Amino acid sequence: MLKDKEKFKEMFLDRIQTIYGVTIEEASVTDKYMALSSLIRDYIYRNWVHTHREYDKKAERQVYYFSVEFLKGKPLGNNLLNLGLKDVCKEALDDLGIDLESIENIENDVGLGNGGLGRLGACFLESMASLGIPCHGCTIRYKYGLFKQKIIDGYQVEVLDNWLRNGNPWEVRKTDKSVEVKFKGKVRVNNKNGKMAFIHEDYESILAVPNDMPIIGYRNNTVNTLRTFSAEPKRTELDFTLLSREEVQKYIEYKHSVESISEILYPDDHNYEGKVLRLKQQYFLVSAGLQTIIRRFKKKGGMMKNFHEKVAIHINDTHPTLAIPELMRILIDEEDIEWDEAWYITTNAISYTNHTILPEALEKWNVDMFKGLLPRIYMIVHEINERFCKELWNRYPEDWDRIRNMAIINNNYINMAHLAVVGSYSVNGVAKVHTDILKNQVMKNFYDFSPYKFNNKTNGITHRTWLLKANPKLSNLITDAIGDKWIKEPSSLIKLTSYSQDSSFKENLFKVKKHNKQILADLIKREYNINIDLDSIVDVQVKRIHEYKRQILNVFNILNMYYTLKDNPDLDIPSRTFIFGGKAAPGYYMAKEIIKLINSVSYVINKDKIIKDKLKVIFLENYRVSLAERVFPASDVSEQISTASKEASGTGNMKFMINGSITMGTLDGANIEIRDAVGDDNFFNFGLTVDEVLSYYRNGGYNSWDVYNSDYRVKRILDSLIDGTLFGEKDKFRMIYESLLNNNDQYFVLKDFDDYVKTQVKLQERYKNKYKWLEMCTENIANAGKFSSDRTVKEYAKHIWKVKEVQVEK
Ligand code: CR6
Repeated sequence: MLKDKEKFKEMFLDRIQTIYGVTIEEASVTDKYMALSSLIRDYIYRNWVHTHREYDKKAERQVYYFSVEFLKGKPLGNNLLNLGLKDVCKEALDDLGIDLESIENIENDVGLGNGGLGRLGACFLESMASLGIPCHGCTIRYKYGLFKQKIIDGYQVEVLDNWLRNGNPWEVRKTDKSVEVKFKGKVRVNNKNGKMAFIHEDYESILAVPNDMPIIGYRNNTVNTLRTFSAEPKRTELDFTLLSREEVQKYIEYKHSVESISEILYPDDHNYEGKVLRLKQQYFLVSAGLQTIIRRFKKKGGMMKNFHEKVAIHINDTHPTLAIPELMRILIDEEDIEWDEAWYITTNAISYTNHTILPEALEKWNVDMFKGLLPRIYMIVHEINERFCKELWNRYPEDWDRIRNMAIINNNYINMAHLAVVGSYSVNGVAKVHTDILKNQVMKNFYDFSPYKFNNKTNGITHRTWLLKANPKLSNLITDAIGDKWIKEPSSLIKLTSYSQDSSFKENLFKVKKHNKQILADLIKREYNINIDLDSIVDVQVKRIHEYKRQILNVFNILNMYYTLKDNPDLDIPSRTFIFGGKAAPGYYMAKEIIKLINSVSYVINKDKIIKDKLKVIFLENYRVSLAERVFPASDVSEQISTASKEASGTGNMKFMINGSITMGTLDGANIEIRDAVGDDNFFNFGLTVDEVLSYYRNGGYNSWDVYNSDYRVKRILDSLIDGTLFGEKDKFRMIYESLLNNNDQYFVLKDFDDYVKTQVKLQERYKNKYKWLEMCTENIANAGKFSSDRTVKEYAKHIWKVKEVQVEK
């Protein structure tokens, strides 16, 4: 009934009045937002329940995607779009004098993630719902999402992200489906009729309460679920008058320690945080998730011996790896299944994706800490390790080095990636080159031991969020040209290739880009009071701040351009707008220095009249999904300049591409496949290759002083970091200077500088030829279909999970 405008108005008004007890005139924007969202949620309820019934009836196997992060962004707009209600909703609200956009703007981003990994999870969920893949997301309902970034005096300051402040109209709390998660205590071993039984005693008990959020498929009646768990004390209604002071005090401490488990998302992207709390979170998620899955499975008449045939458990990176010993625990201790059979079920149910090869991000847990927190789980991990090492010994007799290298427990640490590989039937990397590095370097021994487990699934992004929703003007232009089939079948974007020579299409593409630049320029003017030239090349690097992503290299090219322009202000180059955005992990000092450097450079350049506004540098505060939706459509150039081998895939690169931006990139991660897809002419490639970088690493690196001493541009830039000439203060960026020179430039910034600058000059020249440039944009959009997460999740479904799509009838 919401498809009818009059009915929509009536129901919306009714909700405002009955639920919020105010008239439309009195209602605040928040009231309107809550009323609208809850109206939509109720509207999809029937389909939501129906989808699950259909899955139980028709699906041979269902997937549970475990991830400690899902970075959804704002749900309202996506939900309206996928339901096909956007237009009617807008018109109905217009009639009532209400602006839909202002309602969408007050919605908080669901920021339950750090960066690419969490956003990938969100893209996968959208694609799976849109394809009818029976999938359920599982995560933690963090009270505070990723911190909000404020920039004060050029520095990052972190502010709590209280995203639930006004409540979350999308979620449904399922108290009756709560389960108990047990920590600490001890394990008593009982010998029952010659059979060992393990009894966990004196443990700390925590309640995991599920909250379900709908994941709505694109116009297909399908509503999947993202289940988030919050940690709560087991006894909530205590009569304090009957308790002693000590008991009350003890209860308060217990309550606090319990709630801390789902309090906050760890704000580090790649640095391993050795905190007990983090381990607690990981076990909390998998134990709660598995228990609810098994309960439902059994309720529907499932037999545990068939569990793996019906259920696929996917672990997104190593964070949910404890699903392996936890499933073993449930099968052995609670379901009375023997080890070998339990191991068979587990290793046929679980699959694992690796997302990084950076050593600092590969999780390892100290045995003593682990044992204290999870005594029974430790026993199981220990046993898995013993058995695995025996198997290795049989295969490689006396090869101690290899066995030590592959062991799950070594040197008093538990290696989670090893546990993940040993306990799952599939291990995949996220781009071809990343998977090759896993197979041939980082996990070579495991690949030799079990090659059949390893496979590649190149990442993808949902084109419905990143093109259809984020860039309506471009979407319309595409649909006018090739029809709207691309929305459900992104590979048909390839039909645009024939428009790359069509001047009227290209003229329109130019207008769309300009329109999107205007929107971003307005935002920048409003927030930062900086004017942007709409004819300038909008060159963007938005992503987490990290040395390997090399924002520094980008800054050095900008400084080089600045010096060149200062020496010759009349130089004939297109003007350029460099935009940065991204958060630094709070404890990562170097990343924070990089933010300060960008802001300092921005301050110096933007006010310098000599260069005649040819350069502008902007650091966007608090980069997040909803801001990203403004940035990609407005950009001309996509900076993907990581040190080759370091970026497992990258997904921002795909979001730019589909919005018609041209990549300036190294041959790293998915950039390689993007270049293969668009061809060398439509991609600006520079820098060392993976093989070259790895070969340097094997041979102890290179001497960065040589570059400093032989390239006057590099010397001038580096000196300016510490000599006070540019930033008015001596030693201002000494830390960066040292890392590049005295710490031997681990990320090859100086080594790649010359090629980067040359390629930037080439790009500028190309931009001068408007139609050639627009041809490149068209080619990029046309070839972006294969980077849709529809393609990626279909590959997971077919080759890893063996699940089939289910069409949900009305
Ligand atoms: N930081 C990779 O670094 C990849 C995403 C998603 C990352 C990035 O290249 O695109 O995962 N890795 O696969 C981790 O988070 C561990 C990321 O987002």
